[in-house]
Amino acid sequence: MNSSREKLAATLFKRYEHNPILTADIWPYPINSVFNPAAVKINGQVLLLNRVEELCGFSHLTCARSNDGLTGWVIDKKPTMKADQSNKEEKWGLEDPRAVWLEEQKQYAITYVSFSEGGPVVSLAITKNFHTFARLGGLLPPEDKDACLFPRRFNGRFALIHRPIVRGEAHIWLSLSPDLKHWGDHRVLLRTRHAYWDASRVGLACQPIELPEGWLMLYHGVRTTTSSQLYRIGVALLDLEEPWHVLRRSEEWVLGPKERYERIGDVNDVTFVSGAVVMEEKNQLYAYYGAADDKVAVAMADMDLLREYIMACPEVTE
Ligand code: BMA
Repeated sequence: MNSSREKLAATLFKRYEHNPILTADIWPYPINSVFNPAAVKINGQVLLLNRVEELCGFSHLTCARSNDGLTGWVIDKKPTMKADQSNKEEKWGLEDPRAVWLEEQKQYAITYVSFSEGGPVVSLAITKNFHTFARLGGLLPPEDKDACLFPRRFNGRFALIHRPIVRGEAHIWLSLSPDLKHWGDHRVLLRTRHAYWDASRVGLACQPIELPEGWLMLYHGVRTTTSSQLYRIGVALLDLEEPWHVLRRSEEWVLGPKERYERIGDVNDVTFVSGAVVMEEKNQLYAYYGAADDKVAVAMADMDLLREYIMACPEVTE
């Protein structure tokens, strides 16, 4: 127990008072729900690429843009990126995108879950503008989810964080590639922790955030209870030059279902961060999340407090 660190964990993220920010009833066309967005800064705006569930249950991706990341969202009038159902890889829709600026390509890389005939697979698309997309196809075999690239190479290779299911276990993995096509050196990055809040499953939350101390990795942890699966968010710190080394990991979660819009929805008790942007002028991280699998909300954390918190978390020695 470390009560000052626990206090920090409980107060680090402040929910936006007008949450949720995106809901089905403000959508320009009929949908069931909107949740789990990728988030980037582009042309001075915050862009969310949202997972939108259609009335048949399949999902597609649609952009919403805002000048301040909180208000005045302008939503694309029709789906921005729809599944190509003639393609077996995308048969049952597109879900849970993450996006990152690739410094070398000067383009955004979007990793999203394609619901293929063989199960969920992580696919990659590249875009400059979030209007047109070059689809590069599936990266690794199913079942795989919760993936994002880093913005640059490490020793000449791209790194992908992802979450395959292996022997029924759901740990976070990291894999390397020289060309974004051929992947190898697969290794477990972060495991579930018996009896903890992240005992049942873990998966990457948003894109990795670069700090002077290392890469900040937000991740979701799941605890299965008799009534639901609780999706909460924790943090880890990865080495800057060799991000397959975990330096620190939070004991506590830093965001979890509390408010009514997080506790009740299509899937109760879910806070699922999938995109974040650093708002330099405010020195804050805006973390965007799906709330109860049917709306989008945002919570903000002071960057200095985030750094203070992660450096107070226990070191990982294995
Ligand atoms: C995960 C994903 C997410 C979803 C979450 C909670 O497995 O499918 O899209 O938000 O479960 O239901």
